[in-house]
Amino acid sequence: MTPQEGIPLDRFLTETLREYPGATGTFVDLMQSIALAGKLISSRVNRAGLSGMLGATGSTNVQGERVQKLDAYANDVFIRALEHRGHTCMIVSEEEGGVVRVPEQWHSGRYVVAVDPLDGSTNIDVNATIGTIFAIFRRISEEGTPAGDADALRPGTDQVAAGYLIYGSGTVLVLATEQGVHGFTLDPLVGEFFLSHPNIRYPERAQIFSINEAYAHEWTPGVREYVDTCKAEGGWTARYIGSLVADFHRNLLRGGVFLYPGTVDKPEGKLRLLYEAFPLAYIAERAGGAATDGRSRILDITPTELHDRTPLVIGSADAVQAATARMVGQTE
Ligand code: AHM
Ligand code: MG
Repeated sequence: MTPQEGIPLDRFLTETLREYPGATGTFVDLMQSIALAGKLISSRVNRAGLSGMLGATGSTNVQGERVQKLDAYANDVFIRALEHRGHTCMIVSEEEGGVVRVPEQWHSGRYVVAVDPLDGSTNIDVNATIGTIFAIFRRISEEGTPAGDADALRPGTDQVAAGYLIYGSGTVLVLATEQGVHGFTLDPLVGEFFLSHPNIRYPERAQIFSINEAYAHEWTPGVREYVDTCKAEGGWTARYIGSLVADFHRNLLRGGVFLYPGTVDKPEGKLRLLYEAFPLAYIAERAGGAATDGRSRILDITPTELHDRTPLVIGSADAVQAATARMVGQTE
């Protein structure tokens, strides 16, 4: 255990922010709200089988996907946690067709939050790992006024922080800021997140590739070539959970690459730019990794719609670079 480990999230944030002259504490407040939402969702996820929360609501979201009861719960919890505290002006959620603006009776604050409230929802009913992913932007429009669409549709490089919560054998909050990437584990008895993974960096060597091989017949030749190379090289192992956040987290700690490429039928792939690819790309880069859409850096893309999709190759920098080189038709 390093001397830093075990310090509570609040203390960590306050001490980190002291380094910023003029910081008002609004970001700490925002992160406290996100942590609270994470604790509520974590508690409900742990009891899902008992509390009648398994299964679908019967409705579909704006993207045509079946909404699970926990998707709806997590979305409500996030919006309620963020909208009235004066730090947020706008929320973009996978479960909402349009943006959610902070209602007029509350102060419309400094930050825009894009969130996938419950990522990996097909895994809910089988007790596999799921998570929450969030991106944080500072608004462009003036604080105290209603936020505009331009506050949401911005390149990934505009993020000031990003993170995720992973509900696995334990609940971990991973937060990336300019200061690096740090992981905090929830002690459910105390109800606090404590620093458990300071200064996360990708390991030197990638050994894991994660891709849904069921779609191999739809892959472009470059993707097939890359996966074949990993298999031929030896020293690699394949792991795919089907929860982006869980696949990403494992590869971040162990070294690896996750691919969800576009296919001939769906060149834009499945994953969403604003609240899946952007935040994870921000985290990956802060941890020494990389993220591309198979051609360009993810963080350089500007979304045109809230729910834009993108192919995603993300993880250890060398592996991402090697996969991308194949995908653009070059040789390494
Ligand atoms: P979701 O946000 O609705 O849960 O969908 C996204 C999920 C990702 O977590 C995961 O990487 C991917 O869908 C898995 O898709 P597939 O089953 O096509 O491999
Ligand atoms: Mg998702």
